Amino acid sequence: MTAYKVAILMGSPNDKEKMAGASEMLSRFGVEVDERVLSAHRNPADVAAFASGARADGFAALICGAGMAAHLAGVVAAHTTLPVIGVPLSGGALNGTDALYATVQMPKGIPVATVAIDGSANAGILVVEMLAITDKGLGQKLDDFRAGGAR
Ligand code: RP5
Repeated sequence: MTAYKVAILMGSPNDKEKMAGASEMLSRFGVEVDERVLSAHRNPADVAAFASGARADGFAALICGAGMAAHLAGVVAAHTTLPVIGVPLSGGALNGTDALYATVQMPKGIPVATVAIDGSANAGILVVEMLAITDKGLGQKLDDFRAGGAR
């Protein structure tokens, strides 16, 4: 286990399966995961409180998955300067294109790094790559992962 802790937030219990790739990847690289269901529109105060305290609580980054009018990642990013990775999720009448646009189109100043629709595994890898900037051991693990086909 590394010293890092990453939060995985999702808007609904129904998002769990689509977000599993993120926790699988992080666990594979020895990163501790704290997974929570927190909705930007159903529990807005809880989202704000969690994001506001995330740095003091020891988190290195936050991965946020939501579908439809997916404002979770943007709201979280509004309350922290930790890196926020958004995962737009499929489902609903527009099947994820709505969530993609909502997640990726953050106005200047409050970034959300957005991966593909349902691309939660890449969100996990991206966070590991961020942590590996200053962690040689993780960098070696990433090299090994790539050498093995990145699967
Ligand atoms: C979003 O709305 C959630 O992230 C989920 O993807 C979608 C539908 O939520 P449920 O009605 O299934 O709880 O907030």
